[in-house]
Amino acid sequence: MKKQQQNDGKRKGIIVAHYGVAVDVLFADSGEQSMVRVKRNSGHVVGDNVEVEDEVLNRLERQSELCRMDARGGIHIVGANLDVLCIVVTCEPMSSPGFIDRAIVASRAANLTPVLVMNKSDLDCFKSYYKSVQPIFKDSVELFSVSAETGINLHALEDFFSEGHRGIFVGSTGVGKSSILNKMLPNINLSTGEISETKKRGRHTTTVSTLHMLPRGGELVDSPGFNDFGLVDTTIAELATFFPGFEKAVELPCKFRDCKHREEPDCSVTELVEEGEISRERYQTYLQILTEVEMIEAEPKFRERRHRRKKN
Ligand SMILES: Nc1nc2c(ncn2[C@@H]2O[C@H](COP(=O)(O)OP(=O)(O)OP(=O)(O)O)[C@@H](O)[C@H]2O)c(=O)[nH]1
Ligand SMILES: [Mg+2]
Repeated sequence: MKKQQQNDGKRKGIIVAHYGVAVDVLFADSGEQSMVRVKRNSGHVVGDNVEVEDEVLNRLERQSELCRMDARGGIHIVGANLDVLCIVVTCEPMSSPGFIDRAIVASRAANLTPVLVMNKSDLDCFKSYYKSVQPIFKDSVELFSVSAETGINLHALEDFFSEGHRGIFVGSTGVGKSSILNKMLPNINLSTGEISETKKRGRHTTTVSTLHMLPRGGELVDSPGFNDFGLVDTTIAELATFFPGFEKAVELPCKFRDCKHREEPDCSVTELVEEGEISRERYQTYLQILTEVEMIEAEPKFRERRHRRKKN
């Protein structure tokens, strides 16, 4: 690449950390990391492929982009150029209801493969939590039950990533995202935080996303914890298609092509609910998220955003 630098003066690399006014770039030629200044709110994220010339950083086109909306309507790019979303959950602290569903839908809508990482399998509360979550998602996504504390089953996650995936850990603060990475890569020493005794919550220890190369292949991004996974880039039609547990139903035809699976006649989803193939609880979760997606879709700023994305 030294040669390439002489040829065109541009060095290719990938953003491995983002610190507001500077990004850490891992250069493909030398394998070295160095900081490059960027404007605040430049819109770059970890995973972005870049070209650097005379300290000026140019972002290359993204292959994928995963976005979410927070509770206040702000849009965040979770990561770029990823192919896997690792949804990390545990019994303490427990994620907000519907977090896993929203994350799976967002992931599928962005063309990423969602996987569920259930951490802290060493805790007493884990068994019953696993029993309540595993049956819901087992047929929809690959599931890893692990412990960062004991290291159990982390090899399965490493095997999966060694196929060459680039994934990101997302989940509430305190579920153990950084701890899992520390166990997989003992030299990186990411900060981890205690769970508050009274509130049983994490402390938002990780504040910036960082990308790490795994020893047996693949890459993983550690990210700051969050609870809100507003489906900013999911259409109403996509919601039912990607909702975990509706896979069989959406293969069957409904009377109306634009059926929202609410009160329309001859609807394949509500028929499966009546037959008990889809539980009423799961169906209620779908209806709740549907209302949210309708509200987001009705907002002009989000409609325009979708329109722009569809054109690109
Ligand atoms: N018992 C047990 N504790 C764990 C495990 N994994 C993480 N912890 C603990 O959970 C707490 C939070 O872990 P972190 O790794 O900081 O969690 P995080 O998801 O990175 O949190 P944020 O960076 O705030 O989003 C720490 O006290 C860890 O020691 C586990 O497998 N078992
Ligand atoms: Mg962390």
